[in-house]
Amino acid sequence: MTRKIGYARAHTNIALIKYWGKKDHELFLPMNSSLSLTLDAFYTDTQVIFDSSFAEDTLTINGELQPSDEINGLVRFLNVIREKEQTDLKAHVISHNIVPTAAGLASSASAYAALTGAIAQAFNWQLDHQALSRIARRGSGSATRSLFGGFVEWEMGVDDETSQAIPIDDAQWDIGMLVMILTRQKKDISSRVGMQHTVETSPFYTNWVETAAQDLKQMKAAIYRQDFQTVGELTEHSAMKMHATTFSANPPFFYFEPETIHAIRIIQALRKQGHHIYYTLDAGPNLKVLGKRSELESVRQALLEHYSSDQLILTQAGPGMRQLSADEWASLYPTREEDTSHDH
Ligand code: 2P0
Repeated sequence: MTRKIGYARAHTNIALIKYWGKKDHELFLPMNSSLSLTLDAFYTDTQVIFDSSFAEDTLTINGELQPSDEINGLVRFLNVIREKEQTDLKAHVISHNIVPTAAGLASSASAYAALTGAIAQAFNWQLDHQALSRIARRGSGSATRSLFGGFVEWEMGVDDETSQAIPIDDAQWDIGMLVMILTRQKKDISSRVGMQHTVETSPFYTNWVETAAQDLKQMKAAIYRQDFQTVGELTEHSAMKMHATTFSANPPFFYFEPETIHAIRIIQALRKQGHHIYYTLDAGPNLKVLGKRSELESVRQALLEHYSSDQLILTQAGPGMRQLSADEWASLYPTREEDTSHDH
């Protein structure tokens, strides 16, 4: 009997310069380099078990076994791993998403970064985080960036060996994020489908690619000199340019809901009143507000006039992927019987 087990934790990240579009769907090579901030408050803990007695791959999230027809992406990723490792062992993946509320913010970024870390431990790979980021990329593009903490660049590269994450800055300065949960509605166009449709049909898409390179360069320079205002302005600009490509796709689509516009107006009004805040949003209607860490509590207080406290989650820069020990896992998730290795 062969049995390999690993455990890891990875935090989610929010892109300040967005990734939007692939040039290679098999290798997940992006059309542009991106840059994100890893967040402290949201993360995924994952255990992986490869066992010769398993008949199929399974995924359990927060104690719930996922339907087998909804784990195609995971199986595809595990096939990449099996090919690398020259094995046909099936895997059981057990994940816990740690999100302060039922915010729907559990992302594929933290999921695939944690899974990659757990797999590396299971097979005893001696690879650094940059090498692991290239593997996580094969699960989900944004997972590339979750291997590292703080500000992280995903350098688009030209092939499998060069498309990887680079840590830019640990973000241990006066910067943080306030996540606004505006609606719990599920998005109907996944980012994977949305970005592809945009690449294929938006006449604005070439401008997106051309300007993203310049934005990224300016963003890195602003981070290095801790120039909060420029970081914020570039963040907002990148998000709105990304969303403009969805409005200009054919047929058009967008991730904004009425609550999104309403919240943007509130952020703009607070900024006029002197708050140093900038918004960004991803393939969904919720806003993430970039602010100075020392000021975000007063921003939260101001927003409490419009929102309930469970809609407003304050967080700061988080760390990179870290492997967990079996003991740590057992003390974190003591009552779960996930490691029983019975197939049904
Ligand atoms: C980002 N997003 O940079 C961008 C901005 C959403 C909007 O990366 O197809 O789940 O798995 O590579 O990484 C979300 O897309 O897409 C994303 P795949 P992913 O964060």
